[in-house]
Parts: sequence; structure tokens; C-alpha cells
Amino acid sequence: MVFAILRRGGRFTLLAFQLVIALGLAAPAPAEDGYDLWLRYAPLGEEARAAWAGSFEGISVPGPASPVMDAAAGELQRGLRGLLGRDIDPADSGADLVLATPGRLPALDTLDLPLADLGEEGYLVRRVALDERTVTLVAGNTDRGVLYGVFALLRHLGTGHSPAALDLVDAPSVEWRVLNHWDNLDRSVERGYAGQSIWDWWRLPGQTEQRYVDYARANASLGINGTVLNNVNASALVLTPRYLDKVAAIADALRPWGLRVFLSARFSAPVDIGGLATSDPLDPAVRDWWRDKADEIYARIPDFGGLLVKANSEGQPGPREHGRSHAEGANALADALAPHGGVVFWRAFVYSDTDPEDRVRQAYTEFKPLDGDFADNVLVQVKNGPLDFQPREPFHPLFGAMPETPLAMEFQVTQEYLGFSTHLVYLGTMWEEVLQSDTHREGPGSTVAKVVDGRLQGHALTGMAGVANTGMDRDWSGHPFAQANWYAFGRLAWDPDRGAADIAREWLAQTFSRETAFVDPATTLMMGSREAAVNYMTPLGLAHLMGTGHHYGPAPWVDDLGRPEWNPYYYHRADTEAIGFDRTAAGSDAVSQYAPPLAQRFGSLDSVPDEMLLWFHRLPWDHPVGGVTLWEALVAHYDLGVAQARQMQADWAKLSRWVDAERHARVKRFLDIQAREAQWWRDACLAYFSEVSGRPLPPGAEPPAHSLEHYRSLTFPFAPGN
Ligand code: BDP
Repeated sequence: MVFAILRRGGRFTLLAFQLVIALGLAAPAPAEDGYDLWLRYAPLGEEARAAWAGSFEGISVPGPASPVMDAAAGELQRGLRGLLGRDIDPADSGADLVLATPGRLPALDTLDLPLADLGEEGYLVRRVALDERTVTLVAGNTDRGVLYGVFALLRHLGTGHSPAALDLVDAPSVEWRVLNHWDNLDRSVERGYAGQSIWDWWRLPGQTEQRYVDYARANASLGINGTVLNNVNASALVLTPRYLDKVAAIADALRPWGLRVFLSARFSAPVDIGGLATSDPLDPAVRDWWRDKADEIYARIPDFGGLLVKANSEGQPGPREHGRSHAEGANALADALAPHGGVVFWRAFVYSDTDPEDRVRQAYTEFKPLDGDFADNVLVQVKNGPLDFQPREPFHPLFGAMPETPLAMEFQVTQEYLGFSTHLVYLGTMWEEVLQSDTHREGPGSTVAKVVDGRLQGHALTGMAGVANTGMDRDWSGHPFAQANWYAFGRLAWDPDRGAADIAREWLAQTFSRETAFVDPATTLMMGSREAAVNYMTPLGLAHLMGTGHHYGPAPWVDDLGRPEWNPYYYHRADTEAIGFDRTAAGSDAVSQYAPPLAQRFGSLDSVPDEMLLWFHRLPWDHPVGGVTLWEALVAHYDLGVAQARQMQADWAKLSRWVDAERHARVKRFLDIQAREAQWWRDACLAYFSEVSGRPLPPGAEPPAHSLEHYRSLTFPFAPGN
């Protein structure tokens, strides 16, 4: 009866809850739409609340009011109201929760706190004796540090930690922690799977939305401190005064949350909107144009972060047309920004339609010789792998190979090649794998993380970028679990050495439930999800088998497009004899772009890991892999991927107790789609490889549900993000 009432919802829900509680049954969580992300501040249980009793009676913020401190204090009130169920007084004095910097509260200097190590953005949250009272101090050297400390304190409570353990001291390892929006001015989002762009360009600057503020809060909670508002395939229009006014309005909305605005710049802007005859970066008029443009931007946005540039790649203009190098191009913009403290993120995602060189070699070939030529305020932004955000790639060989140049990491949070926002694929594990890869550039232990955070080669200017997965979908990212990828990106940008499992646990506890009985199995589910996707899409080092253009679903058969590297066939090269891309010395020799111990490891069949097998080697179908033939191993991996996708369905079904019905059902439906699509991937790829290899499926393997012709005939007009 209770559940019948519950199902009717609406005004019966409250009654039903009361009834359920009265009967002593566990009440299902109320419906949620995901808008609040991990900032739900769901009430702590009785015991946990009791542990915090007597703390947090009032908040004091010494010194003058500031937008950042107002944001911090407001968030603290909101968070504690949710977690502890009580309103905390904003009080000037006598409060036991103190938000302060040394400038605001000189008494901090007498407390012997390790503030000197915290830099501009670090924080400390600790119980200290102040004016003969014990207070919880949230301190930083700047208001932004305090803001991050407030979020750390709320996370501490929100993940169920006790007052006894309250001693939080942390500072970011990476200077620029930046989202990259591939959002166009017409509000379409390149590779976006969560609705329209959150930036409502048309109504700006007059109208700004609450969503901008909530977006900024979410980023601040992770320590993300920059955002590039527009697509790397940029329209120069964004640099015109009309749009700069709009950009300034967004910057104003984000600023209280420590989030600085950047723009993607089109390299030919001096011609496109400036009326010049050339964009040659060494032409004095062009240099003046960029300088004037920078002045114009900073007049509106004094803390503007800088510019991101995609040049000479996939049809974008760049310095090459003028016979100039990427360094000469980057430096023209960097010189214009330097007087204002701005930086340039110059992308290394460069390959050419006229270059016959193996595509994965091209960026290294082009950029490595430029090491040392870039201005001091340029970061070269490198994708995690040398191809393009595939389910699995080796790390990009440029990491560690340009010791004189700060290299920023570029991860893709949006799941262009990983099931859009329909598949549950937790990317934390993939990013951890990349960051913990050893480049061997300065001896063993030279991890990618150490390159990116500047430790290895002594850079203070450092950065990590994530291609955003946000849109106008009510839950921001399209899939409740896609939010975890935004979360994981932010946490790893702050500390690239964090573990993916820890991050998953933290996110789950705040997003769904703190109960160990939920967090443990849900963490296991998340941690296995990326390997499942690798298995059902591109196992054993295969890559880029996705449908050309939209990248939805399998299409390994495509081999008739103009540019060779646009064809999935280019990457697997399967025929009757063999499959895989020979990147050893006998082939494209891409292995030689890695440090010698790795070149050796990847290049030899005795030591190459199975996960990278066909990335580096072209092998006969009978080549032995783990006691079976390569063909059998391939089939087994695809089968395993399908089994793993089905297991996720079963595992999620068991967790309904801890999740509100709305989000549980949404995830369930997505997992159903994912399991069907995993089967489709497996069937289509095996039907194709079986045909080209001339090999039947091994005995006992399930035949594909349809003919190869059927899979080849599928088309997907209006696939999103394309
Ligand atoms: C590719 C995307 C394309 C992007 C490009 C890039 O398919 O939409 O413009 O990366 O990173 O993966 O520039």
C-alpha cells in the first residue's frame, strides 16, 4: 500500500514518507534531477550530525567584504544547512568558524601555520586557538585559497569524515586548471552530448543566467580556475567588440568563484575581422593588431586568462601559410598578452592532409625541434595520446621530450569516442593510466604527471585542460555518471597524482549515498567501466574504428574517404594475412619517438603489453596471444566487453536502495542502451574482421546477430555533436 501511494507521487509523497518512517521502513530517497551535481549537501546521518554538534555556530570573515569571500561564506552556509540541517549565523565576531587570510587577520601570523607553502590558491582547514577560543579556521594566502578551503571542508563533511580528522592542508600542483568548451556562437557544441551550449550568446550581455553561477560553483568546488568559452575551431567574431562585451558579462559572473575566462582565437582574425591583408605573425601590422586586441580585451576583463589556439590542423589557419613556425605564431599572440599577464595555450594537435607520415608521428616531428623557441608565457597543449582521445592510446611521446617548454595536458571529458553521454565510462582510470605512465625522459620515475605539474623539468607555468561535457541538459552532462568525469578532471588537474578510485568514492558519496554498502560496489562498477568500453570497442591496441565524422558506433570497414587517416581502415589495416599498424623500426618507426627503454619495450613482441599490441605491431592472425591465436584473443576481448557491459546492468540493479528512483532509472536505461550497443560493436567488428581475415568465429562463439551488410548499411543522420 505504501508503495502504491509512493508511486502516485505528487502530494502523496510526503504522506507516504511519513508513513514509511512511522512503519520503520527505509525511505527511498526523494527524486532528483541531477542539477545539483556533487554539491547536493545531503543531510548527514544522526550519528555524524551529533559528532559535529557544537561546531559551526557562526561564521566570521574579518576584513573588508569581497565577492570571493561572500561566495565562500554563502557556500558554507548553504552546505552546512544541507549537511547539518541548521542555519549558521553570519556574524562579525564570536563565531567559531573563521575564514581568513593573513592580510585580513594579522593574528594568523602568530599561529605558526604552514601558510608559506600554500601559494596563492592553497588552503588550510584546522582547529586552532584564537583569542582564547577554539575555532575552525579556513585560511589561505588569498581569498581564492579560502574559497577552495571552504569547498574542502564541505567535502570533508559531505564524504562522511569526522571532526577528529579535520586537518586539511593542500595546494594545487598545476597552475592552470582549465575547461575547454568546444561551444559555438550559435550554441551548438562540437562533440557535445548534453544539449545546447550553456552560454546564451544572444541574450548576453544584458541577461546572465543563474546557470553561469552554478557552473562556476561546481568548478570552484574542484579547484578549476579557468574556462575557455568557445570552440577551438573558432569563429573570429568572438574577438569583435560586440562579443567581447558578452564575454565580459560571463567573466563578471564567474569571477567571484575564482574562475578566469579565456577565449579560443582564430589565427586569421587579423584578416577575418581586422581588415588586414595578412595574418603573418612576423608582420608588424599583424603584431600591432594583436597588441591592440589584447588591450581591448583587458580593458573589459582585467583578469582575462589568455588565448587558446588550434592552428594548421584540420583546416584551421595558422602560421604555416606564411612560412612561419608554430613557435613564431604562438609568440606573436604571447607578446601581445604578456604585458597583461595573459598566457597562450598553443595546441600540438596538428596533422596535415598532405603529409604521408604516420599521423601519430606528426605532432612530435613538428614540435620537438621547436623546444626552447616559445615565449615564456606559452604552454604547448598536448592531447593525452598521439592520435585522438581514443579509448586507449599510449601517452603522447611529446611529454618529457620538450624539456624547455611547459606542456599542458589536454584530456577530453566529453565522450566523443567513448559512447557519447549514453555509456557509463568513468575516465578517471584512463587519465590515471596516462598520468602515471613513465616517460623515462629523466630516468625511471619520470611520469607524465611530473612533466605536467612541472616537477620533472622545472616549470612554474603549468596547465591541464579538459574538453568540457556540459550542456543545457538539466543534469549538465547528459548521463548522471558523466558528471563523474567532470569531477575527476578537476580533482586530477589539482593533483595529477591522485588515484581514480579515491576520486570515484568521493564523487559517489557526495552524488548518491555515503553508505559503504553503496560506495564500495559502485566504485567497483565505475573502475571497470573504461576497460569494458575498450574491450567492446577497440581491444588489443586497436583504435579509431568509430563511424567516420560522427564517431558513433563501429565502422571498421570505412576505407574510401579522401584523406587516408579519416578511414578506420588506416588504423587497423586488416586483411587475409594480418591486422595492426606496424610502428616498429620496420614500419613507421613511431616507437622511436619514445625514450629508449620504452621504444625497446613497445617495439619488441616479447615485451609490448597486450593492450598496445596492435597499436605498435602488425601481426598474423595466428600470432600467439596468451595461449590462443590473435584471432581467438580478439573474439574473447569483444565477448568480455559485452559481458562486462551486462554485468554493469546487474550491478546497478542491486544498488536501487541507495539511489533516488529518478536517477536510478535514468542510469538503468542508459546501461540498457550501453549493453545493446556493446553487443552491436562486438557483432559488427567481428563480422567484419571475420570476413576480411577469411576466418570463421571460433567454435562456441555466438554468431553476430546480423549480416555484415546490415551493419554497413546503418547511417546516423543528426547524430549529436557532429
Ligand atoms: C577531434 C574531433 C574534432 C576536434 C578535434 C580537435 O573530432 O571535432 O575539432 O579533435 O581536437 O577528435 O581539434
